Amino acid sequence: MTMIRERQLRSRTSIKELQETAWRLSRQILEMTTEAGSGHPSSSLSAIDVMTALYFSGVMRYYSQEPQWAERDRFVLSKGHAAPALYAVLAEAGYFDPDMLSTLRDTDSPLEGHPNMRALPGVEASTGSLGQGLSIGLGHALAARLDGLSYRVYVLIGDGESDEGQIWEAAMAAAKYQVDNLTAVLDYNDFQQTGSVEDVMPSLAPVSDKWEAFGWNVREINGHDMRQCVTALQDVARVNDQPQMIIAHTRKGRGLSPFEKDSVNRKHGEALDEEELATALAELDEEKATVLAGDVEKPELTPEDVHGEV
Ligand SMILES: Cc1ncc(C[n+]2csc(CCOP(=O)(O)OP(=O)(O)O)c2C)c(N)n1
Ligand SMILES: [Mg+2]
Repeated sequence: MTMIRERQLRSRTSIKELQETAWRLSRQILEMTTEAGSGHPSSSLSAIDVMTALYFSGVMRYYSQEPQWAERDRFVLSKGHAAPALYAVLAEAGYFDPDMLSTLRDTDSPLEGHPNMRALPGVEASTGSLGQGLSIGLGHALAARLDGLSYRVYVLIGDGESDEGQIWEAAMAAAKYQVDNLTAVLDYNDFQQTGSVEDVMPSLAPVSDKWEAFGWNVREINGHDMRQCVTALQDVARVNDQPQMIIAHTRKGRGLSPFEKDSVNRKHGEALDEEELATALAELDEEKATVLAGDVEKPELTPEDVHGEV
């Protein structure tokens, strides 16, 4: 058992392989939500690159055949509506058979609309009520200290979710206790349920200054650049005495045109119909072919495209 576990822990993957994984998982997100006729594909797609980097670059320690291994690193999907992204990642990591992805949101399927830790191995927290995941992650991180364990905790939060006061309570407490085994990633995709973050709660910006003021170690990345995702996740592990925030500038729907057509909220909580799905999959294939042909190293979207000067 230990030898097998060590093998999984030590696996390292190239940036190109990680990109290929992210394309495959993006496909699965699109397909499973269209088949279900509901779900949150745009919210899942904005996070899939950084989640792929986290699970498959060798940054995170886990052993899918032993989901309750005490020393495993924990990942909490605080924006639980991006469950399709989590399910795609967990299936790829070997927690369950990828064939189950097509049961998303079926009655009796453990792949519920929002993650249920009692239903599916690999899910560390039941989320969906926004605002809670960072506090849950902080609890895990403090528990590691009390238990004398060396695991790290990663939490993915949304920019709309950052309107929740509980996020900032966790931010203060984590800094106070110098919880350096806690990393938050902010999926800064500019949109929430009913509109743009700028319209709904303009005071979120400048978000980097806010997290710094709260005592966190902060860095900003293009959340669709695999190399930047991996580097940031590797670097935060070297920070001492401070929790870390990675602000990932992303695009809700990952730039695929069926989502871009909706400038109000990027089709929040809406699955693509069959025709839109075909378009989105063709665009993913085209992006993959272009990148693999070496014409560009990675998707061309830059943080500046998304948010202006970063
Ligand atoms: C406490 C709470 N209030 C409202 C909702 C409904 N809701 C689900 S997703 C969402 C928007 C979240 O926006 P954001 O955090 O930016 O995530 P994105 O979909 O952009 O990734 C809202 C308001 C909820 N799930 N929980
Ligand atoms: Mg958002």
